[in-house]
Amino acid sequence: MSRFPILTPEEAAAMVNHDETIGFSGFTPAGAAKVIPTALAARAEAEHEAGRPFKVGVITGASTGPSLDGALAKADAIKFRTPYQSDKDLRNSINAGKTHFFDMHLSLLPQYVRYGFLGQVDWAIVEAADVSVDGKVLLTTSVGAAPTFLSQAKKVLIEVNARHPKELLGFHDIYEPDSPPYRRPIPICNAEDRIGTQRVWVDSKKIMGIVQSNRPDEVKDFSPVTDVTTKIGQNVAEFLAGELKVGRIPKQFLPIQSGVGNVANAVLGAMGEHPEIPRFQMYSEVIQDAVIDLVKSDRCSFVSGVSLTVTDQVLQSIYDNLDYFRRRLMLRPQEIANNPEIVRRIGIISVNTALEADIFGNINSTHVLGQKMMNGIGGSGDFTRNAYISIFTCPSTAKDGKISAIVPMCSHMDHSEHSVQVLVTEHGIADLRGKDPRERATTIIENCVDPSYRDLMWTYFKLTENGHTPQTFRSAFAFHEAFLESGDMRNTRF
Ligand code: 0RQ
Repeated sequence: MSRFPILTPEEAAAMVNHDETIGFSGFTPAGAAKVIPTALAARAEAEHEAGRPFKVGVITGASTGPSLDGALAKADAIKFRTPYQSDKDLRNSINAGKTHFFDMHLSLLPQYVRYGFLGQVDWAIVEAADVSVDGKVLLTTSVGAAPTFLSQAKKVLIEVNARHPKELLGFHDIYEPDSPPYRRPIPICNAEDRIGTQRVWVDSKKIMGIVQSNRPDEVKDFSPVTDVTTKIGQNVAEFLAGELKVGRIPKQFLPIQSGVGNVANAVLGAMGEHPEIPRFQMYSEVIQDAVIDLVKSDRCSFVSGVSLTVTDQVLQSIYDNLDYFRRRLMLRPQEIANNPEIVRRIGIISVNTALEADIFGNINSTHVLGQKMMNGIGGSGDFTRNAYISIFTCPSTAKDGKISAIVPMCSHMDHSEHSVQVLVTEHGIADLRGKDPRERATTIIENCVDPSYRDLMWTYFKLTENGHTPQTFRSAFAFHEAFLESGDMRNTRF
């Protein structure tokens, strides 16, 4: 029996005031608070109709789903938003300049909150599978930044979601580092090392109430793999098998981190199928359906991540085999999963997706045509900058070939040439290690650029003989200009 007040979502939402800041659980739609934010959105609409202002600061682990980001964005109830999003309505509001969004490396978010960089967090609103009478919270399908919100917020509301079994106990490893100057090394040397507690310990005086829920995570199905994404996956697997053969990757292999989205799913599938890639571990962030397939087939022996971002059917298959998965799967806070210290120590091979790359190996992960925010940098920077080998993948073109994903100069930069070691498209692999900018450009144009753009790219490359990096200001964005003017980058003229 709970000692905390049982509230309706509306009663919980009524406790929140205009202008307060909320830390919501959720890392992707997995484990996101759902019923309270939906009620909060309805409350905001009612307040607006009555002529009163109502907006709240929204901090989460990463993106969330339609019940949180979608509902609050539609209700125009978001004062500011960080660190990542992927909701259509919220994205539109951000790109219209209506919502203040700041894009952050996900590993930094919890310490930003602890350091006070984002101001006081008034509320933690967190989904749980269970809460003990003394306030120990068993999280659901993600950890994200929930432990930090629970430790830092003045007040706490919990959505206890009956869909998630109490037998989830043992899947989470909760550890919050001390702040400098008292921080100690984080004692993880292997993907499976356990260093913390199974539940989050919360000061029970802060828990204002519990709302019961039964709403499923709002994880979308992935697009089926295509010829292009399959070929990208095969190229990544081929590259890694080659590195193994020549001894640049140790024979027991190294833990893999894989980004989000359709391309990432295809890469994992191809790695699982490659006969020369041994059974491997993952030390990653978002655990997608493809990872669970690899665990079931025992191609992946252990996966550490932040969220179980899987479709309902796959989640049920995990819940039907909890003992099997408890030995092979661990959920951690994002500041531990994405921690640069650990990424560098255990030698992660990172594989992330670029929106756009340039011929010198700089990467744009976030901005369409330099202006419109897509999702955010997410964890890609945390892993890329510190990886044993950092790989970026992307289809060589977008929008039926009208956009070349490889351009002379990125229209926005998230990862610089200094952190990017390998670029892979469906056409091939550009290994950039040990190459100067001219050599990088040559290998990217030859191996990765779509044939329909190669001549244009060579023309650009030969426009100037000047400098260590042969850029030409007047033409660096000619591809983008051509798209804006004619709707097709193939119309580029220099
Ligand atoms: O648009 O959906 O309208 O067709 O971008 O592209 O090829 O389906 O790729 O689903 O793998 O997503 C970078 C967005 C790729 C993702 C990104 C258009 C394209 C399509 C999606 P449509 P695909 P994916 C850990 C790591 C940043 C965060 C990160 C991402 C849509 O991987 O958000 O890495 N990454 N986190 O048509 C204009 C271009 C384009 C383009 C593609 N050059 N210009 N549009 N598109 N290239 C995870 C976390 O941190 C949580």
